[in-house]
Amino acid sequence: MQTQQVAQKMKVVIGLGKTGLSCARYLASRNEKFKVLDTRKNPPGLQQLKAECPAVEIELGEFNAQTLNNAAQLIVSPGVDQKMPVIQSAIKQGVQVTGDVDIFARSITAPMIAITGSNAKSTVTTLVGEMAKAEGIDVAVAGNIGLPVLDLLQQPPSSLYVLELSSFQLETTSNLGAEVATVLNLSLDHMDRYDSMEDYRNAKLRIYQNCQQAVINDDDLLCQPEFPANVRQWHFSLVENSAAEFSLLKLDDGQYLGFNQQPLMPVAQMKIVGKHNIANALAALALGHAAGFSIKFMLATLKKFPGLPHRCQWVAQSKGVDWYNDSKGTNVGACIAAVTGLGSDLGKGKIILLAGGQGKGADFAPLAYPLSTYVKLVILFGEDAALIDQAVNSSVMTIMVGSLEEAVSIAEKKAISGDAVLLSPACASFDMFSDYEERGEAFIHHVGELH
Ligand code: UMA
Ligand code: ADP
Repeated sequence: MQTQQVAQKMKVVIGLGKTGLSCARYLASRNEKFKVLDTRKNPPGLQQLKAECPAVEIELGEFNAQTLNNAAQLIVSPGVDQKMPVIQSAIKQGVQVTGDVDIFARSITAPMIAITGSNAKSTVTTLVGEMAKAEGIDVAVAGNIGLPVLDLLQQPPSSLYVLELSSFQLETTSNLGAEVATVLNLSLDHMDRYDSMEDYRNAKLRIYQNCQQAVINDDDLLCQPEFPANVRQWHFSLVENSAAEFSLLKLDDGQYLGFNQQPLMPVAQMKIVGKHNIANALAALALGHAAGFSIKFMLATLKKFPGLPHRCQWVAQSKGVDWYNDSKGTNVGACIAAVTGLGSDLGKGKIILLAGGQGKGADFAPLAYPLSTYVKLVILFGEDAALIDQAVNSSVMTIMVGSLEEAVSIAEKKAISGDAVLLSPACASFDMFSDYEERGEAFIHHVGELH
């Protein structure tokens, strides 16, 4: 009898960033055979992969169709678009696609709180994680916020997982099964990857698949899909005295965070500022309540939470001018929230806005109205400065400059006491910086040099 050698099909990890490395670690820990592919000649994590998994096969450069077509499964990193023809062709041939979050969700037994949205994900995820800690829960916080979820499986199990999930990560999940899920808000982003808002929204809404409870933003119609009858819904809203369980209440002595129309705590007692952060606090309260946290510990957390760096972060005051770093404002919706949130508290002063970078195919026209209301000058830099200029220069004065440093120096000359200078670029940073953090640090450095 003749025996035929059939090559064993291997799982293929596509992309070797943080996620690819965590997938490799996970597969290696289970003694599974796999390959790792990356289009880049020298991807980040390469040396670490070779050190941790010396036997693994690595293919760099353009994806090889044969490798993909012969794979047992493709584990696709968030930075890689499944719509690539070579991946689509493998899918047509029956190769199954998954991602790190999908694998993680199928591996855990503890409940998961899953958080997405165009903006506010990291702030709300961190807040909910802090609330869980205050409650004494053994919680792990991971996902798009930085720690790849599969690295959590290398640690002892937690009692609760709080995950920030991006639309890219959600594309490869099916039936996520979160205990509580939310889409915090939706505004255009990543239009270099999605064909339309509908396409982007559909990726985000996957977070609700098979969830037990949903937290819904009543103020954003796009975040309100139809739910099966068995999903318990919790609502939040900034509309004063609305019917949402978690809402803003206006009393004689000011605004309060409210639950079932009863005041919980004055807004003024929170450290994070701006209207958008009131929405974030209400969302965190709703998520925590759904997960069974006590109101007392959640409020204590809200009183202490200083906010995250690079999100409307106060940097300095000089000659009566406040300087804010909102480098994480990487899309139009975030920039509008920062301008409106700060602008409405400024009194007579105005904002000088520093913006620009890689626009990711965005439409900048929605900036025009809020900028005309709160901003006296926009200083633009980076790859898509001219596109922003075209969209707003009939509503507000603009100047284009060659660097962030120059933008800071001009802002200093133009600002008068009572004004605020805000870096909220409405763009990604990759044309001039390694990431939004480096851009924010550069801003802080230049501001420091001035004063
Ligand atoms: N890339 C290639 N070729 C490849 C694979 C990737 O060129 O073969 C490029 C991608 O286009 C991308 C970059 O490499 O520009 C990184 O992609 P990746 O999938 O390797 O990314 P990771 O290092 O694994 O980081 C990812 C998230 N990055 C992205 O989704 C682009 C990180 O979110 C996340 O913290 C990490 O997983 C852990 O879960 C970052 C991000 O920018 C902060 N997210 C976007 C956002 O917040 O807007 C979605
Ligand atoms: P993400 O993780 O979704 O990028 P972050 O919490 O890091 O969200 O905040 C990013 C930026 O989004 C902030 O710097 C701010 O400009 C803006 N932002 C924060 N909260 C909101 C909100 N509720 N609605 C719209 N924009 C917001």
